[in-house]
Formats: sequence, structure tokens, C-alpha cells
Amino acid sequence: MNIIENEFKQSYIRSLKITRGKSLCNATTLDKYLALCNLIREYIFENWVKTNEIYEENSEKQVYYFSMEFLMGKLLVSNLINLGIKDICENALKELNISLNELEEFEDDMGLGNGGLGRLAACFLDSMASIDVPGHGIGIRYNYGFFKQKIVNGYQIEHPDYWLEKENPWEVKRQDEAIRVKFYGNVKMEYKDNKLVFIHQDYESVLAIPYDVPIVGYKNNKVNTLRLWSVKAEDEFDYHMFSRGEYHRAVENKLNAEAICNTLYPDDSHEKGKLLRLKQEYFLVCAGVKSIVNQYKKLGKDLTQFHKHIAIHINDTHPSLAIPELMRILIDEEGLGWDQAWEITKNTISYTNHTIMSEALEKWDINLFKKLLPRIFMIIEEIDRRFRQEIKNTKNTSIISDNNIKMANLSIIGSHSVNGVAQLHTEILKKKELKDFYIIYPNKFNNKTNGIAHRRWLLKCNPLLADLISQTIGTEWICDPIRLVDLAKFKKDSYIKEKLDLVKRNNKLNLSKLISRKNSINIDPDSIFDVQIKRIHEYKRQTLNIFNVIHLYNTILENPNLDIHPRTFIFSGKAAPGYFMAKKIIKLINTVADKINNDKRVKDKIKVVFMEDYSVSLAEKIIPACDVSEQISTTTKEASGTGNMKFMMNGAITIATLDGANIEIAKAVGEDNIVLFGIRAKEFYDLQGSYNCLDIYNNDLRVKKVLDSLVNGFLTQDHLEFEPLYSSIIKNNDQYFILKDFNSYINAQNKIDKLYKNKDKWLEMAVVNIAHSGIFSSDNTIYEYAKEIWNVSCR
Ligand code: 26V
Repeated sequence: MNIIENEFKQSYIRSLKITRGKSLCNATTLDKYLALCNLIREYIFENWVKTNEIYEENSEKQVYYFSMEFLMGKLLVSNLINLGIKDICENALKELNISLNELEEFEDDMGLGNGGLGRLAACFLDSMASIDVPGHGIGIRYNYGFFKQKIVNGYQIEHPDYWLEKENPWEVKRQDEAIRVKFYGNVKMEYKDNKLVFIHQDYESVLAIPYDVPIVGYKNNKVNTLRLWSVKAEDEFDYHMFSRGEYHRAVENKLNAEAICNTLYPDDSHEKGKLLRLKQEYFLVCAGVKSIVNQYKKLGKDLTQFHKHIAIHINDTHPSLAIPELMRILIDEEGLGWDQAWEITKNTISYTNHTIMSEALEKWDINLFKKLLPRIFMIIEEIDRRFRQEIKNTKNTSIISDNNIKMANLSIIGSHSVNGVAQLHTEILKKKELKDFYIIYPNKFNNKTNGIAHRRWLLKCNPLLADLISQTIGTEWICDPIRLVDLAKFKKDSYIKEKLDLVKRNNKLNLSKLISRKNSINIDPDSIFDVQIKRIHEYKRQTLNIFNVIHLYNTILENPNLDIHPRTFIFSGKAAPGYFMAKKIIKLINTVADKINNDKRVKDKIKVVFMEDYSVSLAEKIIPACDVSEQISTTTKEASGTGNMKFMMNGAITIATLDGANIEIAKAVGEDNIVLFGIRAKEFYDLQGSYNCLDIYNNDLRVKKVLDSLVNGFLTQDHLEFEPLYSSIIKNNDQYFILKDFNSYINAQNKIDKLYKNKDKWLEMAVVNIAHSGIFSSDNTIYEYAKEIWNVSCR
């Protein structure tokens, strides 16, 4: 052990003593974990203070990324890596007989997000801090994160995720920066000094309390901030009510008030227009914008120059009330005129669209909205009125119509930039979904293809591969991910490929052990690991995947000597608790798994595993062990996808439809290094109206056999269990084109089998995939946002 490690060891023992009041011999895992976090905080806070000083001194423009979700995962090891002290820490702890790995496992995931949108926000925070962008997250500190999933008899059962049970060492509560958030009441208008003023009265208010989480940049001494807001009921408010004799309401309101931050909404596929959700959205925006304005004014800057110093980005429409809220502050509180406030607001705000699925688009009933947020409603009405005055035909573009407020329309009108998250997605926005807006504002629209934090999704989660890469091409790729391309030179190098094979084999062995522990299923680490992990959704087509598995099973039963490389189909993902069809899909996968895994006739040629409780940290274990990455959404439906990028970066071969960022991945690696199948976007649109799925059902015997097995007792005694899946496909004329793409998918899977049999060629493809994954680092994405949207400095 060297001097630095010894010093760390001494500091750690000191931390145990002064922060936990324990010595090593009686320290529990909780003590050991918290003592380590507390020690690391010292390193982080030093740079946190310095970073904020620099931002103030240089008067640097700041970016605030508003998001209802930040799916951060675990922070301990990623903080150690970014500080550059992971090895020191690991070795020092080893001396004390403490395993860093064990402490990492002990940490709870910060699961404050549903999926892609929330994880993207987390990756962006990592990249902003690492490439010197002064950018911060603004979110909600939910008491309960995304639910925990248990699988019982093949069904999903939800359990609450109380992630705050042990104290959270990564946050600092700042009670003294609380903000008052006002709901309900009415707006009185009166003239004061010849000026119309708006007074919000008889409101019910709550306090928003910020908790700051430091976001550590990679070895650059920068520490940005993720500010998460929690709620506290206001005591005075209760007294008013009590004195009016409304006892019952007073208590009820206190409970209601504190419910605002209780839970993350776990349905990212069906918008429901729930009042509590609207409260959450305004709460985030009101507290977030006000604290930015407060900080800005404290520095003595001129409000008319706000947009030159501040950029506010809204992650989907969920924080879009930032637009009327900023207008309200500038007009009602700061006394600016409408036109000036509007210019500042538009120039401050930029918006990302993440989905074209119409059922997920946010809209609010005006009566519900008006009651909860009377002043904000007036401002939205005025924005809409002026828009209608300016634009002739506003049939699809007005903000208010059919008694609803359309949040996407508000976001587009009230911002200076609208971006999609992959090239195809942006084209669909411009040419189809938002074409009327594109005609009005052609210059607002732009593409920013998503990216992933390559330090978490390669350096952290796959240390063996990261080491192999660094030994081969040096370590520049860690700060400059495009340099991964240097690896391409080694695609024919048998030494490197052999090493890569060993790394993958090792990762697969580790995952096999985990699966054996968790699922009590023994899988062959030399089988092909074929993986689909993501939210369960009809458009993502886990159904197509499992239909292929059933088909393979049928084929093996017909031909027990079928010559295929053994394959393990691994699934993981959560269904929204109220999404009936998605829950049926989970049950189907588990039923097929039970049937196949226990059928001796299959002779272990195929196995099916559903890993429960998908999370960021589970993904970190599965992705490094994957051979085949399933990215098989119905074309046009997956805005981008980001899992696809994580897999290629870890040397998996992708089987993909031409959808979202898959198209860009195919371009990057070349069509020889990815397996594409299925209809393309043009055909998808052309087929609308002319497609008849019964033609396929009646003519392709394989399809008929698979579909019939859902309802004829082949899979389960209960003929009714999967009837809804069966009839939804038939009744809705196969709206996700599962039957349409079936044949093409089977062929693609056969191609995968052939390719894998040529191990040398397979490894070459893997090298090419890793080499070209650098462009999908969120470092690059953030460069583009910084330059083209936010106009802020970066490295
Ligand atoms: C919608 C709703 C509706 C109301 C209640 C809660 C809630 C939460 C989230 C959403 C939006 C989901 C949209 C989304 O996650 N889109 C995904 O964004 C990823 C990052 O851009 C992208 O890679 C995925 O393709 C896209 O599906």
C-alpha cells in the first residue's frame, strides 16, 4: 500500500469515528457505507465551493435542465471514478477487510425516473459537469421512487420504493432557500399608479424546500448541482383555516400539500390529466424558476438581460409551465411589460420532444387548470390570444382548444428551440406530427440525437473492457470518446479479439451467477445472451421477441436435432401498474420461460429468463454480458432509444428495426455490423389503411401456430389468460406490425445464429461496434446543445 492509500485509510477510520461514532470493530455495513460517503463528500464539497465561486466571478451563463425525472442510479462508485480515487479507495478499504463492491451494493438506487427520459437527464448531468458546461438539474425529490417490481407466479406485483430509508449522504438540505408556491384562490385586478396589477388572493400555499446534490465532473475539479425540491406544509395557512372554522379541510389540506412530492408517476405511456400531477409540475417550475431569479438578482444583474445569462431547458412538456411562470414573475413581480417579458422568456427557454405517441401527449382540462392555477391560466390565455392574432390558421397549433390546454403547443410557441432526439424523430416532427408549427417556425426546429454517459456505461460498468481498450489505444477516449474509433484498426487483430472474447465470457459468467441466484435458473455462459431490457410496451414489441421464442420452440419440438447455437433469451422491464396489456406481456414471457426451461426435449438449446425489478444498476450488470441487443420497436414509434447505444458500446451486436437512433447506429457501424429487419418508415405510412393482418395470419402457418398457442391451451391450461393479447392483435389489425415483421425478424434471427457460429467474424463486428460508439457519448450531445441551443461555454 502506498502513502496515499495509507492516508485514505487513516481518513476513513477517522470518518467512521467522527461521523458515525464507531470504531471499525463494531461498525455495521450502514456505518461503513456512510463513513465512506461522508469522507468522499469532503473531497467533493471542496470543488463544489470552488466551482460556484468561478461561475460567479466569471459571470458565466448558467443552464438549468428542468425535468420531472432524474434516473441517477447509484452515485458512490461513479463519484469515486470521477474524482479519480476509485483505486486508492478500493485498495485502502481492502486493507481494512472492507469490500467496496459490497458497499456499492448496499447503496439504494436513486430511481427518480421511469425510463429513457429520466436516464437521459442523468447522463446529461454527468456530461455537463465533465465537459465544463455550467449546467444544473432541477427536479423533484420524490419520497418514493419508481416502484419495485416482484414477479409472483409470473405476474408483476408493485411495491413502494422508499429509497430515503437510510439517510441520503449525497444531499444537502437548504431550508433557508425555501420558496412559497401558491395554488387555488382568485386573481384581483386593480390599477396602481396607472398600471394594471394582478393580485393573487385567498390562495393555499406550500413551501418548497431545496435539497442540493453535487454532480461531479470527470477529473476536472468541476462540481455542478442537481437541485431537488421537496414540500413542506405551511403552518400559518392552517391557522387561517382553523379560524374560519374549516377544521376538516385544514387537516386534509396539510396532508394534500405534503402529498405533492410523495410519488413519481409510474406511467410514461398514458397521460391521465390527474390534478396531483399538475400540482407536481407547477410546484417544480414555480420553485425552480423563482430560485433562479433570486440567485440572479442577488448577483445584482439586470433582469432585462436575463436570457443572456440564463438558459432554461425543459425535458419534454412536463416542466412547460416554466413559460407562463417566468412571464408571471417578470410582469407581476418585476413590473416588466408584456412584450419585453415575452422576448426574455422565449429567448430563455428551449424544449425537447421525446415522443410522438399521441396517448402520452400532455393536455389539461381548462376548468381543472383554471381552478388550481388562476393567474397562470390568465397568462396562457393571453399567450394563446396573441398567437391567434398573429397566425391566420391555428387549427392544430393554438394552445387552447376543445376545453384543453395543449402543453406541446405552449412549449413550441414559448421557446426559441424545439428539438427531436434522433434524426428520424426530428424529421417526423417536422414533416408530420408538428408540420403546421414547422411552417410557422422553420428555424426553431433542430435535431439533437441522444447520447449516453460513456463513463458510467463503459468505464464504470465494464471495467475489464475499459482496461482492454485503454491498453490497446490509450486512455484518451475517457475524456474524448470519439477516440474509441482508434480501436477499429484492431478489428483483424486476433490477440485483441481473443482478449475481448475473454472479457465477454467473464461478464457472462458473472451474469449467469446472478441469474442462478435470483431466478434459480442455470444458464450456459457459452450460449448466446440475447437481451431485451426496457419498459414493457406494445410498441417496443417484447411480443415479437417472445413470438420468435415460441416459434423456435415449435421448431425444436418438430426437429429435436435442429442445429442452432444455444441461446439464452433475457428480458427485464417494468409495466406501468395500470397498463393491462403490458402486464399480460410479462406474464406471457414468464409462462413461456417456465414451459421451455422445464421441457427436457429442448435439451437446453434455448432458455428464457425474466429478471425482476429492472433498474439502472441491474442494467449495469446485464449490458456488459450481452451478445445480441434487441432494438425491435415498430418503426417511427421509438423516438431514439438509448439502451441501443449502451449495448453497442459494450460490444453487443444489434438486431434492429430502422427506428430512432438505430438508423444512426447502422450508419456508424455499416450494414455489415448490425442485423436490420422489418418495414421502414415510408412503408409504415404507406400501409396505413391498406394492411390486413389476417392475410398473414391465414397464410403463414408459423404465425398461425404461434398466435393460436396463446389461446389453445398449449402454453397454459387457462385458455383465457392470453386471450386479450391474441384478440388485441387481431382486433386492432396488428397496429404494431408484429405479424407484418414476423418473417423478416425470423430471418434476421437466423442470420444472427449463422454469424455467431463464425466467432472470429463475430468478434470483428463487436470491435467495430465499440469503435464507432464514441459519437453516441452524451459528451457530444451536450456539446451540440451548448453550442447550438444554450449558447454557453464548454471545454
Ligand atoms: C409521459 C408521461 C405522461 C404522464 C405521466 C408521466 C409521464 C412520464 C413520462 C412521459 C414521457 C415519456 C417519453 C419518453 O420517455 N420518451 C423516451 O425518451 C427517450 C429519451 O429521449 C428516448 O430515447 C425514447 O425513445 C423515448 O421513448
